Amino acid sequence: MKEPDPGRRGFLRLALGGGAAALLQGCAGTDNDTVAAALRGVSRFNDAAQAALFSPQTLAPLYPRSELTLPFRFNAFYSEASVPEIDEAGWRLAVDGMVLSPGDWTLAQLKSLPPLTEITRLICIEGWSAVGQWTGVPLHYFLGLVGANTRAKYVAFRCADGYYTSIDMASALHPQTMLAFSFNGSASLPDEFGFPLRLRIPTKLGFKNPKHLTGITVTDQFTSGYWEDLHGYNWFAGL
Ligand SMILES: Nc1nc2c(c(=O)[nH]1)N[C@H]1C(S)=C(S)[C@@H](COP(=O)(O)O)O[C@H]1N2
Ligand SMILES: [Mo]
Repeated sequence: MKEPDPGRRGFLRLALGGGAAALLQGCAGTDNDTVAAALRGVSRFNDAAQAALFSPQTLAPLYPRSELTLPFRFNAFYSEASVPEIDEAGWRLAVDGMVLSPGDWTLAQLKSLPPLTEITRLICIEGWSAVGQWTGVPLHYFLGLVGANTRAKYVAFRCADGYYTSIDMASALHPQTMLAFSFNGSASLPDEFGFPLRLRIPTKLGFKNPKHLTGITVTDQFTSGYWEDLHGYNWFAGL
């Protein structure tokens, strides 16, 4: 394998350092535009460079309750009137691929796992962002429970509405990445925001946060995603 040119690598590292610094400053207050610009900016890097530069220590900013965006904003590849209505009784999360314990999970089983609650900013590539509070099971914990091979390259997600995307394993194991089942303190996710389960990954852009999850596959096979395939959106799309 060819080593990256050190000069070029140094430049990329510097560029990312600036973005990460801007994100951490975002915690302090009025720098939200900088945070959004940094996340949208990473979409211009190529996937290999972004993966090489990914730091598991880089945290997305957290916000106080007073900064919640109310009402929150809906987005999907269809209008809000067409949001799928999923019956909890018949719903299962199917887990397969490079895991020791493949199988189906009910919502009640997922809700019984130790939860994480975080107020973070969802940033859509289309140029808006909104702050919300999500509660769910940390994905790294869940992957541990099902005996996922964490040397696999990707975690791929499929959804009840036909949407799909995948993320790199390092991002899947990031401490802020969760399978969310509650929004702004509600007992369950509202339909429009992904009932019964969505991926919430604040270190990546909105389109890497699939709603209405039906399946998770741990895999070495690259499968891209809905917007990545349709519009050439950058696959890594994160910090
Ligand atoms: N299943 C599904 N998940 C999806 C989408 C979608 O169309 N279908 N749209 C994505 C995009 S582009 C964005 S910005 C966010 C919007 O999430 P929100 O409705 O909670 O704001 O969901 C993402 N997840
Ligand atoms: Mo989006």
